[in-house]
Amino acid sequence: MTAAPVHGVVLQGTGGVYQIHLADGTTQAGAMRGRLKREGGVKIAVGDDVLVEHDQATGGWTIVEILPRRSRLARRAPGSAHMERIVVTNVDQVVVVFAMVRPEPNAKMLDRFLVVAETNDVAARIVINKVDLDSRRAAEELFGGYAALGYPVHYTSTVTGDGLPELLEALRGRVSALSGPSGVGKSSLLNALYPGLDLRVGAISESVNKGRHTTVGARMHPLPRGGYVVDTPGLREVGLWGIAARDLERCFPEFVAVLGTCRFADCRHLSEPECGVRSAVDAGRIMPSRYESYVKLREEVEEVERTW
Ligand SMILES: Nc1nc2c(ncn2[C@@H]2O[C@H](COP(=O)(O)OP(=O)(O)O)[C@@H](O)[C@H]2O)c(=O)[nH]1
Ligand SMILES: [Mg+2]
Ligand SMILES: [Zn+2]
Repeated sequence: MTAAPVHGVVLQGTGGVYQIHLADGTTQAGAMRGRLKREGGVKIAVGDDVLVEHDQATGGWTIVEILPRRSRLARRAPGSAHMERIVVTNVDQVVVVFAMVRPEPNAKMLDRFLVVAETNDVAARIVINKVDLDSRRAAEELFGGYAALGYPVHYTSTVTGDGLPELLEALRGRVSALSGPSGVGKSSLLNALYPGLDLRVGAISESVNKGRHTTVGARMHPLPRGGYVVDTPGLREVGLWGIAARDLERCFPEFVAVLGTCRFADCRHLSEPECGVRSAVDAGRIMPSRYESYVKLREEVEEVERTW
Protein backbone atom coordinates (compact mmCIF):
# COMPACT_ATOMS: atom_id res chain seq x y z
CA MET A 1 0.00 0.00 0.00
CA THR A 2 1.29 3.44 -0.87
CA ALA A 3 -0.38 6.73 -0.08
CA ALA A 4 -0.75 9.47 -2.69
CA PRO A 5 2.58 11.15 -3.57
CA VAL A 6 3.50 14.24 -1.60
CA HIS A 7 5.75 17.14 -2.44
CA GLY A 8 9.29 17.41 -1.08
CA VAL A 9 12.57 19.25 -1.57
CA VAL A 10 15.89 17.41 -1.82
CA LEU A 11 18.19 18.73 0.89
CA GLN A 12 21.16 16.52 0.34
CA GLY A 13 22.21 13.33 -1.32
CA THR A 14 24.97 10.79 -1.03
CA GLY A 15 25.23 7.28 -2.40
CA GLY A 16 21.73 7.25 -3.86
CA VAL A 17 20.04 8.11 -0.57
CA TYR A 18 18.46 11.55 -0.45
CA GLN A 19 17.31 13.66 2.47
CA ILE A 20 13.92 15.04 1.49
CA HIS A 21 12.16 17.87 3.29
CA LEU A 22 8.41 17.34 3.18
CA ALA A 23 5.61 19.88 3.36
CA ASP A 24 4.74 18.65 6.88
CA GLY A 25 8.15 19.88 8.04
CA THR A 26 9.75 16.48 8.51
CA THR A 27 12.86 15.28 6.71
CA GLN A 28 12.85 11.72 5.36
CA ALA A 29 15.44 9.57 3.68
CA GLY A 30 14.43 8.26 0.29
CA ALA A 31 15.75 6.66 -2.86
CA MET A 32 14.80 7.16 -6.45
CA ARG A 33 12.35 4.72 -8.01
CA GLY A 34 14.23 2.23 -10.17
CA ARG A 35 12.14 2.95 -13.25
CA LEU A 36 12.96 6.68 -13.03
CA LYS A 37 16.65 5.86 -12.87
CA ARG A 38 16.55 3.62 -15.93
CA GLU A 39 14.34 5.78 -18.13
CA GLY A 40 15.33 9.40 -18.04
CA GLY A 41 18.91 9.35 -16.96
CA VAL A 42 18.03 12.59 -15.15
CA LYS A 43 20.05 12.75 -12.00
CA ILE A 44 18.50 14.17 -8.89
CA ALA A 45 20.22 17.28 -7.61
CA VAL A 46 20.14 19.10 -4.32
CA GLY A 47 17.30 21.61 -4.50
CA ASP A 48 15.06 19.50 -6.71
CA ASP A 49 11.34 19.63 -6.12
CA VAL A 50 10.19 16.03 -6.09
CA LEU A 51 7.12 13.91 -5.54
CA VAL A 52 7.65 11.12 -3.03
CA GLU A 53 5.60 8.12 -2.06
CA HIS A 54 5.48 6.49 1.31
CA ASP A 55 5.29 2.72 1.43
CA GLN A 56 3.28 1.99 4.54
CA ALA A 57 4.41 -1.62 4.64
CA THR A 58 8.14 -0.92 4.67
CA GLY A 59 7.98 2.65 5.98
CA GLY A 60 10.31 3.70 3.16
CA TRP A 61 10.08 6.74 0.92
CA THR A 62 10.57 6.68 -2.84
CA ILE A 63 11.10 9.57 -5.22
CA VAL A 64 8.65 9.01 -8.07
CA GLU A 65 8.99 12.27 -10.01
CA ILE A 66 11.35 15.24 -10.38
CA LEU A 67 9.35 18.42 -10.99
CA PRO A 68 10.56 21.00 -13.54
CA ARG A 69 13.59 23.03 -12.41
CA ARG A 70 13.32 26.80 -12.06
CA SER A 71 17.07 27.36 -12.15
CA ARG A 72 20.34 25.54 -11.81
CA LEU A 73 23.89 26.29 -10.84
CA ALA A 74 26.39 23.99 -12.46
CA ARG A 75 30.14 23.70 -12.43
CA ARG A 76 32.71 21.85 -14.42
CA ALA A 77 32.77 18.23 -13.35
CA PRO A 78 35.96 17.56 -11.42
CA GLY A 79 38.56 15.99 -13.64
CA SER A 80 36.75 16.78 -16.88
CA ALA A 81 37.00 19.78 -19.16
CA HIS A 82 33.65 19.40 -20.87
CA MET A 83 31.27 17.76 -18.47
CA GLU A 84 29.16 19.72 -16.09
CA ARG A 85 27.91 18.82 -12.68
CA ILE A 86 24.80 20.42 -11.27
CA VAL A 87 25.58 21.83 -7.84
CA VAL A 88 22.10 22.93 -6.86
CA THR A 89 18.75 23.60 -8.53
CA ASN A 90 15.84 25.95 -7.90
CA VAL A 91 17.91 28.69 -6.30
CA ASP A 92 15.99 31.97 -6.19
CA GLN A 93 18.90 34.17 -5.23
CA VAL A 94 22.62 34.19 -4.70
CA VAL A 95 23.53 36.04 -1.51
CA VAL A 96 27.13 37.21 -1.65
CA VAL A 97 28.60 38.02 1.75
CA PHE A 98 31.66 40.19 2.28
CA ALA A 99 32.99 41.99 5.32
CA MET A 100 33.70 45.69 5.55
CA VAL A 101 37.11 44.79 7.00
CA ARG A 102 38.80 41.64 8.29
CA PRO A 103 38.98 40.38 5.62
CA GLU A 104 39.03 43.35 3.24
CA PRO A 105 36.34 43.13 0.58
CA ASN A 106 37.46 41.98 -2.84
CA ALA A 107 35.59 43.70 -5.68
CA LYS A 108 36.83 41.25 -8.32
CA MET A 109 35.51 38.31 -6.35
CA LEU A 110 32.21 40.08 -5.79
CA ASP A 111 31.86 40.80 -9.50
CA ARG A 112 32.63 37.20 -10.28
CA PHE A 113 29.82 36.00 -8.03
CA LEU A 114 27.46 38.51 -9.63
CA VAL A 115 28.37 37.24 -13.10
CA VAL A 116 27.68 33.68 -11.96
CA ALA A 117 24.23 34.81 -10.82
CA GLU A 118 23.54 36.79 -14.01
CA THR A 119 24.63 34.07 -16.40
CA ASN A 120 22.37 31.61 -14.60
CA ASP A 121 19.41 34.02 -14.50
CA VAL A 122 19.36 34.02 -10.73
CA ALA A 123 18.85 37.20 -8.71
CA ALA A 124 21.74 38.43 -6.57
CA ARG A 125 21.88 40.25 -3.27
CA ILE A 126 24.94 41.63 -1.49
CA VAL A 127 25.59 41.55 2.24
CA ILE A 128 28.34 43.73 3.69
CA ASN A 129 28.92 42.45 7.21
CA LYS A 130 30.98 43.82 10.13
CA VAL A 131 29.82 47.39 9.54
CA ASP A 132 30.46 47.94 13.26
CA LEU A 133 34.17 48.00 12.42
CA ASP A 134 33.94 50.95 10.04
CA SER A 135 31.72 53.89 9.29
CA ARG A 136 28.49 53.38 7.45
CA ARG A 137 29.52 56.14 5.10
CA ALA A 138 32.70 54.29 4.14
CA ALA A 139 30.62 51.19 3.43
CA GLU A 140 28.23 53.10 1.22
CA GLU A 141 31.08 54.71 -0.66
CA LEU A 142 32.41 51.27 -1.51
CA PHE A 143 29.15 49.51 -2.28
CA GLY A 144 26.55 52.18 -3.04
CA GLY A 145 27.42 51.76 -6.71
CA TYR A 146 26.10 48.21 -6.63
CA ALA A 147 22.76 49.32 -5.21
CA ALA A 148 22.57 51.77 -8.12
CA LEU A 149 23.01 48.80 -10.49
CA GLY A 150 19.95 47.19 -8.95
CA TYR A 151 21.60 44.71 -6.59
CA PRO A 152 20.09 45.04 -3.11
CA VAL A 153 22.87 45.77 -0.59
CA HIS A 154 22.48 44.92 3.10
CA TYR A 155 24.84 46.49 5.62
CA THR A 156 24.92 44.18 8.61
CA SER A 157 26.61 43.55 11.91
CA THR A 158 26.16 40.52 14.09
CA VAL A 159 27.58 42.61 16.94
CA THR A 160 25.08 45.48 16.82
CA GLY A 161 22.26 43.70 14.99
CA ASP A 162 22.26 46.30 12.22
CA GLY A 163 20.50 45.20 9.06
CA LEU A 164 19.50 41.80 10.42
CA PRO A 165 15.69 42.23 10.28
CA GLU A 166 15.89 43.25 6.61
CA LEU A 167 18.16 40.34 5.77
CA LEU A 168 15.83 37.93 7.57
CA GLU A 169 12.95 39.24 5.49
CA ALA A 170 14.98 38.88 2.28
CA LEU A 171 15.71 35.22 3.01
CA ARG A 172 12.19 34.32 4.04
CA GLY A 173 10.35 31.98 1.71
CA ARG A 174 13.16 31.89 -0.83
CA VAL A 175 15.93 29.48 -1.72
CA SER A 176 19.17 31.36 -1.17
CA ALA A 177 22.68 30.26 -2.04
CA LEU A 178 24.92 31.93 0.51
CA SER A 179 28.47 32.50 -0.56
CA GLY A 180 31.54 34.55 0.16
CA PRO A 181 35.08 34.20 1.48
CA SER A 182 35.69 32.55 4.80
CA GLY A 183 35.90 34.79 7.82
CA VAL A 184 33.36 37.36 6.62
CA GLY A 185 30.74 36.15 9.09
CA LYS A 186 28.41 33.82 7.19
CA SER A 187 28.08 31.40 10.08
CA SER A 188 27.69 34.24 12.56
CA LEU A 189 24.94 35.80 10.46
CA LEU A 190 22.99 32.56 10.22
CA ASN A 191 23.33 31.99 13.94
CA ALA A 192 22.14 35.52 14.64
CA LEU A 193 19.21 35.23 12.24
CA TYR A 194 18.11 31.76 13.31
CA PRO A 195 19.11 31.27 16.93
CA GLY A 196 18.85 27.70 18.14
CA LEU A 197 18.60 26.28 14.67
CA ASP A 198 21.09 23.56 13.94
CA LEU A 199 22.29 24.78 10.57
CA ARG A 200 25.61 23.05 10.91
CA VAL A 201 27.03 26.33 9.82
CA GLY A 202 30.55 25.10 10.29
CA ALA A 203 30.03 23.30 6.99
CA ILE A 204 29.65 26.58 5.17
CA SER A 205 33.21 26.89 4.13
CA GLU A 206 34.70 26.90 0.70
CA SER A 207 38.06 25.75 1.91
CA VAL A 208 36.84 22.16 2.22
CA ASN A 209 36.43 22.04 -1.52
CA LYS A 210 39.73 23.48 -2.62
CA GLY A 211 41.36 20.17 -3.47
CA ARG A 212 40.97 19.46 -7.13
CA HIS A 213 39.25 16.14 -6.87
CA THR A 214 37.35 16.50 -3.66
CA THR A 215 33.70 17.23 -4.11
CA VAL A 216 31.58 18.21 -1.22
CA GLY A 217 27.99 18.39 -2.32
CA ALA A 218 25.71 21.30 -1.70
CA ARG A 219 23.42 21.08 1.25
CA MET A 220 20.09 22.82 1.83
CA HIS A 221 18.90 23.91 5.22
CA PRO A 222 15.19 24.55 5.79
CA LEU A 223 14.50 27.89 7.46
CA PRO A 224 12.00 28.19 10.29
CA ARG A 225 9.74 30.69 8.53
CA GLY A 226 9.93 29.08 5.11
CA GLY A 227 12.64 29.04 2.52
CA TYR A 228 16.05 27.41 2.44
CA VAL A 229 19.64 28.43 2.72
CA VAL A 230 22.04 26.48 0.57
CA ASP A 231 25.55 25.85 1.57
CA THR A 232 27.39 25.54 -1.75
CA PRO A 233 31.04 24.67 -1.48
CA GLY A 234 32.74 25.60 -4.70
CA LEU A 235 30.21 28.20 -5.82
CA ARG A 236 33.15 30.21 -7.02
CA GLU A 237 33.72 27.67 -9.74
CA VAL A 238 30.10 27.66 -10.75
CA GLY A 239 28.95 29.12 -14.01
CA LEU A 240 31.99 30.79 -15.54
CA TRP A 241 33.32 27.71 -17.26
CA GLY A 242 30.18 27.39 -19.37
CA ILE A 243 29.80 31.01 -20.41
CA ALA A 244 30.65 32.16 -23.95
CA ALA A 245 32.98 35.17 -24.16
CA ARG A 246 30.49 37.09 -26.26
CA ASP A 247 27.82 36.66 -23.59
CA LEU A 248 29.91 38.10 -20.79
CA GLU A 249 28.92 41.73 -21.54
CA ARG A 250 25.27 40.85 -20.81
CA CYS A 251 26.26 39.84 -17.29
CA PHE A 252 27.14 43.45 -16.47
CA PRO A 253 23.75 45.21 -16.32
CA GLU A 254 25.27 48.68 -16.67
CA PHE A 255 26.98 47.69 -19.94
CA VAL A 256 23.76 46.67 -21.62
CA ALA A 257 22.46 50.22 -22.12
CA VAL A 258 25.59 51.31 -24.02
CA LEU A 259 26.33 48.19 -26.06
CA GLY A 260 24.64 49.66 -29.13
CA THR A 261 27.06 52.59 -29.13
CA CYS A 262 30.19 50.59 -29.89
CA ARG A 263 31.48 51.10 -33.43
CA PHE A 264 31.82 47.34 -34.02
CA ALA A 265 28.93 45.00 -33.40
CA ASP A 266 31.37 42.36 -32.17
CA CYS A 267 33.32 44.79 -29.98
CA ARG A 268 35.05 43.03 -27.09
CA HIS A 269 35.34 46.32 -25.20
CA LEU A 270 39.06 45.79 -24.70
CA SER A 271 41.12 47.85 -27.15
CA GLU A 272 38.69 48.38 -30.03
CA PRO A 273 38.30 51.98 -31.23
CA GLU A 274 35.11 53.91 -30.44
CA CYS A 275 33.96 51.52 -27.76
CA GLY A 276 30.79 52.65 -26.00
CA VAL A 277 31.65 50.74 -22.86
CA ARG A 278 35.07 52.36 -22.50
CA SER A 279 33.58 55.77 -23.25
CA ALA A 280 31.08 55.21 -20.45
CA VAL A 281 33.95 54.30 -18.11
CA ASP A 282 35.81 57.48 -19.10
CA ALA A 283 32.66 59.53 -18.58
CA GLY A 284 32.24 58.11 -15.09
CA ARG A 285 29.05 56.26 -15.89
CA ILE A 286 30.56 52.83 -15.40
CA MET A 287 32.65 52.09 -12.29
CA PRO A 288 36.31 51.54 -13.27
CA SER A 289 36.51 48.55 -10.91
CA ARG A 290 33.58 46.91 -12.67
CA TYR A 291 35.24 47.44 -16.03
CA GLU A 292 38.48 45.96 -14.68
CA SER A 293 36.55 42.91 -13.51
CA TYR A 294 35.04 42.59 -16.96
CA VAL A 295 38.47 42.69 -18.61
CA LYS A 296 39.84 40.06 -16.27
CA LEU A 297 36.87 37.74 -16.68
CA ARG A 298 36.83 38.28 -20.45
CA GLU A 299 40.46 37.20 -20.68
CA GLU A 300 39.74 34.20 -18.54
CA VAL A 301 36.71 33.13 -20.56
CA GLU A 302 38.52 33.64 -23.89
CA GLU A 303 41.38 31.55 -22.59
CA VAL A 304 38.97 28.74 -21.76
CA GLU A 305 37.44 29.00 -25.25
CA ARG A 306 40.89 28.77 -26.84
CA THR A 307 41.70 25.56 -25.02
CA TRP A 308 38.45 23.88 -26.06
N1 LIG B 1 33.19 42.82 14.44
C1 LIG B 1 32.45 41.87 13.90
N2 LIG B 1 32.91 40.60 13.86
C2 LIG B 1 32.13 39.65 13.30
C3 LIG B 1 30.86 39.95 12.75
N3 LIG B 1 30.35 38.81 12.25
C4 LIG B 1 31.25 37.83 12.49
N4 LIG B 1 32.33 38.33 13.12
C5 LIG B 1 33.55 37.58 13.50
O1 LIG B 1 34.24 37.20 12.32
C6 LIG B 1 34.87 35.94 12.48
C7 LIG B 1 34.46 34.99 11.38
O2 LIG B 1 33.09 34.70 11.50
P1 LIG B 1 32.40 33.41 10.86
O3 LIG B 1 30.95 33.50 11.11
O4 LIG B 1 33.08 32.17 11.32
O5 LIG B 1 32.72 33.63 9.31
P2 LIG B 1 32.49 32.63 8.07
O6 LIG B 1 33.79 31.97 7.81
O7 LIG B 1 32.09 33.50 6.93
O8 LIG B 1 31.41 31.67 8.44
C8 LIG B 1 34.48 35.46 13.87
O9 LIG B 1 35.54 35.75 14.75
C9 LIG B 1 33.25 36.28 14.21
O10 LIG B 1 33.09 36.48 15.59
C10 LIG B 1 30.40 41.31 12.81
O11 LIG B 1 29.32 41.67 12.34
N5 LIG B 1 31.24 42.22 13.39
MG1 LIG C 1 31.55 29.63 8.56
ZN1 LIG D 1 32.81 48.13 -26.96
